[in-house]
Amino acid sequence: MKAPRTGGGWPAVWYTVKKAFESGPWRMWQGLRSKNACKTCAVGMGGQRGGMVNEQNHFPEVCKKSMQAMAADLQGAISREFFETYSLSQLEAWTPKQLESAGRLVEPLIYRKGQNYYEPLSWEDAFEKIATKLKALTPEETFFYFSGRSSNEAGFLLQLFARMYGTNNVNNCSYYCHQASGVGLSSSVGTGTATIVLDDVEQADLVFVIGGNPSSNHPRLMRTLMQVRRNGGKVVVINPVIEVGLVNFSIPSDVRSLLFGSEIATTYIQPHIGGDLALITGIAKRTLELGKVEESFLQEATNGWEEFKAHLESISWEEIEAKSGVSKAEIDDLADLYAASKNTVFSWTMGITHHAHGVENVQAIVNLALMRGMVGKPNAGLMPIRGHSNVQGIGSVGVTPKLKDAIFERLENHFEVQLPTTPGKDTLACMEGAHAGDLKFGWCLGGNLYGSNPDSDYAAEAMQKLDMLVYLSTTLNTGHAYGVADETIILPVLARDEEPQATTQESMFNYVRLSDGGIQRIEGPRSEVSVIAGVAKKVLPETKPIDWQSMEDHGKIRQAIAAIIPGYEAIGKIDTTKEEFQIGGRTLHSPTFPTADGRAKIHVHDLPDLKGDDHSFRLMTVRSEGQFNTVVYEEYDFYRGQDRRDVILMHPDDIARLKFQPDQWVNVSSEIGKIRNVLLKSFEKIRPGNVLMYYPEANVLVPRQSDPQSRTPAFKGIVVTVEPSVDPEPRGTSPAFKKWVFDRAAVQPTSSP
Ligand SMILES: Nc1nc2c(c(=O)[nH]1)N[C@H]1C(S)=C(S)[C@@H](COP(=O)(O)OP(=O)(O)OC[C@H]3O[C@@H](n4cnc5c(=O)[nH]c(N)nc54)[C@H](O)[C@@H]3O)O[C@H]1N2
Ligand SMILES: Nc1nc2c(c(=O)[nH]1)N[C@H]1C(S)=C(S)[C@@H](COP(=O)(O)OP(=O)(O)OC[C@H]3O[C@@H](n4cnc5c(=O)[nH]c(N)nc54)[C@H](O)[C@@H]3O)O[C@H]1N2
Ligand SMILES: [Mo]
Repeated sequence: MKAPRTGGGWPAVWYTVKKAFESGPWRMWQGLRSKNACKTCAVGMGGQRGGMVNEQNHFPEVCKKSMQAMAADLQGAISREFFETYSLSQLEAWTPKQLESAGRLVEPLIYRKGQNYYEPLSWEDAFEKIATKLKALTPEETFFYFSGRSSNEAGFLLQLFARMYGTNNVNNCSYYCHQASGVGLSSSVGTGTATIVLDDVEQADLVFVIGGNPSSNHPRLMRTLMQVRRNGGKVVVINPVIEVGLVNFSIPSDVRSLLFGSEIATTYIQPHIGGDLALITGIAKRTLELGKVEESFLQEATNGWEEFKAHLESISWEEIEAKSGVSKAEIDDLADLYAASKNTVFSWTMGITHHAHGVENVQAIVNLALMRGMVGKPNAGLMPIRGHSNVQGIGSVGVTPKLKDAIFERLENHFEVQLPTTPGKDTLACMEGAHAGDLKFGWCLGGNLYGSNPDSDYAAEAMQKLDMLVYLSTTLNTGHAYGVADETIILPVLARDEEPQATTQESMFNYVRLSDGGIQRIEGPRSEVSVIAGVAKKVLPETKPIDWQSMEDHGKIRQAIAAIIPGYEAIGKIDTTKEEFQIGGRTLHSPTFPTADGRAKIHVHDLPDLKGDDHSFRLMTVRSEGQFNTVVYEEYDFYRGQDRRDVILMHPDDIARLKFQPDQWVNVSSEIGKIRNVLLKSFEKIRPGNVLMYYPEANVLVPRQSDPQSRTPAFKGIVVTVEPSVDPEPRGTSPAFKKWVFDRAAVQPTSSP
């Protein structure tokens, strides 16, 4: 398969038309146009502005992922016969796409260890079982994991229930995603999200896109990057892989761009995986040498500049070059661009956060921005491009182990309760607690905790050690097959646009919007909030001060959120005003920062060594355009020109150096796992010394090593060795390799359920 020369364009348009026809064009149109926040990424859209409209009121804005997500929700029900026919062992061999395409979950199901089949269960029995279990355990033996697709209302209610029940083991998928951005930004500028709005990006004259592939993962942002270029601005991409869509993108909703394509990157720099901290520090050093530092801003608005300046002066160029893999000449060029810019925006995603030094990466970006006063004014600032559509909202309304002091106090006062003060575990700590046998119960509000975890075998074992696991899901995923406890209960829930009551979401630019809900597609699933209240009522009946029954009313939950969550006050009126609002104090258009003394903090870091050596590679585990996280829709990766996923992408120079042949079968090993019979692909767009594999299949190789500050696992920069495979039967030709997840048994024979 040949990679295209531009991203987006006619293939994207064609895909949209095809998907629409598969699901019924009218139903698809209704779904997409309804006033509901888009279900995929967090680039704001929808809500009061209606579907397919972005935060600058551009129409039509749609992407492939939103079509796929919508198509999944438009499916019919999974029948009872399905679960009588297919055993768990059979479902294990299904691909994520097959699992998702099985249809919508419509009745509660239970799997009991040793039975090998999911069986139907009544809602009442399901609630009773869960309540009995929770009452029998101590709160410290339980945990609650949230994905980022659920509403603010469901997120708030479930964390409230968990804390009232007695545990702070409450966390969300952000711990595997942007937690390093939150921690890094808060420790520097006092707020954990974007400091700008979409319009600022468009007005900037220089935009850095670091460690991300928005052309594939946030396609609606590409219009903005195109506009920056049309305005005469520049776009710098920092990425070990040359991603086609960041070089050239055809915006489907722009005729000129669709026909002729739009150049995106002005400059494309390929550091080694994990080399960003050194590279960014290098740009900072050169900016200092050029004398392009905003001294007065640094003196008035920041702390730590003198120390950082001394640090930059002491660091050698040899060290910077060696630890970034970028030459001094290239760094000089970047610094020149930066020095010439009046308004710079720095954006980044997982190439920055998925490292053991993720927080330091983010702080280094902030340092660089502060040096030229690029935070705290219009048209310039910091932009972590968020993942899940409501991951930011879930975090805002209290889905974190440790609540902000203000939220904690207001929660206690508002409900007249005492909440636990235990530290609470992050996501990885919960998996480790489960594996150690300390945790016995897990509740997953959406997501795929198994599939998203590092060290897949360990994750499966951890979940299998639990007494009970409860999933609130819309469709089946690999977690339901591998991440199963002694008793596993699946409760089917409605997607946000099907909710009988309106819900709210928060976009990455800090706008909170009402989603109308209201499309009744399918009988059976219940609203997330009613399921949570249903269990809560049984576990914590009247004796407790909260009337859980009445909390099924989203309006009532919003009143509580308004009273408790700072910045969310306006949500109390949103039912009458229907008006979106922006959370105050987050967009920083003036140089006063929401820190204790109003100043931003500059942090000093040692530069980490690059991982690996001549005999090993740095591996990145990434998404293809045809998947949404653990749900893989297409086996091919259109943009990188790959027609299958059981591959490892390596530079032709490395293939020659190691005397490999392209398209030969190889084994890939890391310190924790081995995947046998992977197809070696020659890929000249990757920086030599680095290799690429697809998430979640490659998670077998990802160690549980994490960033000490944010607890985000290092999903990028894993040290691996590659050797020719001597197995007689390559994967794909022998029945034993039919299992979609690679040959896991070869790693740990005991791990199969
Ligand atoms: N189509 C689609 N869209 C999505 C998702 C999806 O799965 N599919 N997922 C959503 C979610 S939850 C998220 S978090 C976002 C993720 O969006 P991204 O962060 O764009 O996703 P990744 O696939 O993790 O890709 C990371 C990019 O970083 C580069 N990279 C890897 N290592 C390094 C490094 O060390 N340094 C630098 N500078 N670059 C590096 C890779 O080459 C790749 O281009 O997308 C969201 N949108
Ligand atoms: N190796 C490696 N691992 C990674 C990453 C990586 O780049 N490399 N990326 C990490 C990142 S950035 C993230 S965000 C995580 C993703 O972690 P998760 O958020 O846990 O995983 P998803 O695959 O997004 O979850 C998809 C499932 O959510 C359910 N769902 C969909 N819509 C709804 C809804 O409206 N309500 C409810 N209740 N359920 C719903 C469906 O059952 C679907 O199967 O993975 C992380 N893991
Ligand atoms: Mo994410």
